[in-house]
Amino acid sequence: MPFITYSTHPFKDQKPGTSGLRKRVEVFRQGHYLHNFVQAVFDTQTELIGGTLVLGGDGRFFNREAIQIILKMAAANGLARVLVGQNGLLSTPAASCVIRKYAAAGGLILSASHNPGGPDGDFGIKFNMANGGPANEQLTDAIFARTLEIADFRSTEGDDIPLDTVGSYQLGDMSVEVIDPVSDYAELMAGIFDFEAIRGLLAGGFRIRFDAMHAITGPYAQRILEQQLGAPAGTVINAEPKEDFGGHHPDPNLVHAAELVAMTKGPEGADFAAASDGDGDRNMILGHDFFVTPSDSLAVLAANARLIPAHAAGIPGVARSMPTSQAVDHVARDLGIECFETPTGWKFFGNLLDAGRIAFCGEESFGTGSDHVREKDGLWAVLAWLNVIARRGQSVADIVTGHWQRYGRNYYSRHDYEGINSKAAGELMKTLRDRLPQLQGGSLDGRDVAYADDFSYTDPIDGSVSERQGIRIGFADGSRIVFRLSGTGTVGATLRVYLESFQPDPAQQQLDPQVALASLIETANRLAEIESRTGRAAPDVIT
Ligand code: VG1
Ligand code: CO
Repeated sequence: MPFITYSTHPFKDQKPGTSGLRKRVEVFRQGHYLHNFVQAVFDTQTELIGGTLVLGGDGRFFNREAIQIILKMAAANGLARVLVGQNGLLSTPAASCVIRKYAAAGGLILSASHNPGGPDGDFGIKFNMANGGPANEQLTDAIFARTLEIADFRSTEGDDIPLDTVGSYQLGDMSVEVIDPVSDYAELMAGIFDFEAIRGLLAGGFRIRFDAMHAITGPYAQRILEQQLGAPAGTVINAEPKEDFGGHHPDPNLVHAAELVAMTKGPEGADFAAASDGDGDRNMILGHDFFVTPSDSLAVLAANARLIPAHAAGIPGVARSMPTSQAVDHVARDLGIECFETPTGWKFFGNLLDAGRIAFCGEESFGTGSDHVREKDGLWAVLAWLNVIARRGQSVADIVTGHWQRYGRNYYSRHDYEGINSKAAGELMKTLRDRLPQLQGGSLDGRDVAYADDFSYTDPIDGSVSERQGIRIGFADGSRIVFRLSGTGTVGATLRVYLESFQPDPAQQQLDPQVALASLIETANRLAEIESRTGRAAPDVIT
């Protein structure tokens, strides 16, 4: 089969964000946009040449087409083997699992995660390293630099590989193995959790629901929850992956998973419900008429880690992203284990996990995970909760309120202003940054400022430094306000405002977070001049 070198021209906007390169579908489909990025990966990740690549995506529009393009380019670039999920599907955590299990040199994951799909939606691609985790900043910088100077790419005009059947195929000298996307992952889960205890819980009438949001987790959740753990058929709703996610936002939160939330209410409501996002790495956990914030979820799982067979001996440490609430910090202190604060994005947990310094980590953005893979993992979190519930014999609400009584409650909320003017957003952040020195040591609306800075992180393992990771203002009473701009959006800018306060007194822990945080919210809005600078009187999404 002849390999052909095609000439191309650089695109200036291929810098990966928080989690890979994300653009509108129409951007990805123009000219050689996708080809350029993929060639830049092959040019910079030389261990792929002669090695194994894992390939799959969340099934969104353009997934299949992109997979065929990448397979042909991989063959022309001298890769030895590609493991591709059947129908081009692999959830993000399953891709991480497969990379590690088969000692691949890396993976390409096609997803724009929780962003809407379809011809008018978003598409994305990211490179994961041999440890199964997202490329670190040094690698993404190298890939980006290459995209700016690229002049040609290599491919072939061979036939498409049939992706709908599991089997082995040949593309020139390269072998293509179409694998069952679920089985390796399901086997990994069975080795971590107490499946017997969960089976017993479900057999005893504990009612659960899982919303796959017409995204990637449907087949995973059906196999594990319904077939292996005995949940009744129909437990998984919106189970069929669709190219446009049924026209919805595959984002598991109270706003976008409203159908599921409704199923937890009333006398017939489910005892436990959960949802995952487009690519299966996020999770939302609900009890009967009860929402668990992702920050609390991480803290509760850390406190109960020993109930999970794979962690029966205890966990060495935990980590959370900077904007995530400090609930898990209280648990770490109590357990006498290390607790790390990292910038936003899962790539910053990889070194700590590889070094065995942490076993659990999480983000406020509905991401939780462990050292079993190097990505956050929605179904892992669901199974961890079911495992803990089964072993404790308590409801979700009782577990969480009991946790607050013991450790105190971190009231928490995130306010998102989406699609605002990029220039205005940049100026808002700059003005805040410039005011930081004035804020230090002073007070704001009656609260003493303990620190005010732009978060900078030095990786404790490799010493690399990541600056400007979010403006944070911490107060003497333990409350915090954090401002950052999203690195995953595709239209304009998205401002995220993170708010947190601490309430140690159990008698005062039952407030609605928006009420408990009201004065802090006012301070944040005023300090950042949000309304006058963005033209928005209220956030688009509150989580
Ligand atoms: C968002 C979240 C962040 C998460 C990232 C990827 O990033 O805030 O915590 O790691 O999405 O999640 P940003 O830059 O928009 O705030 V996902 O499920 O895309 O892979
Ligand atoms: Co995701």
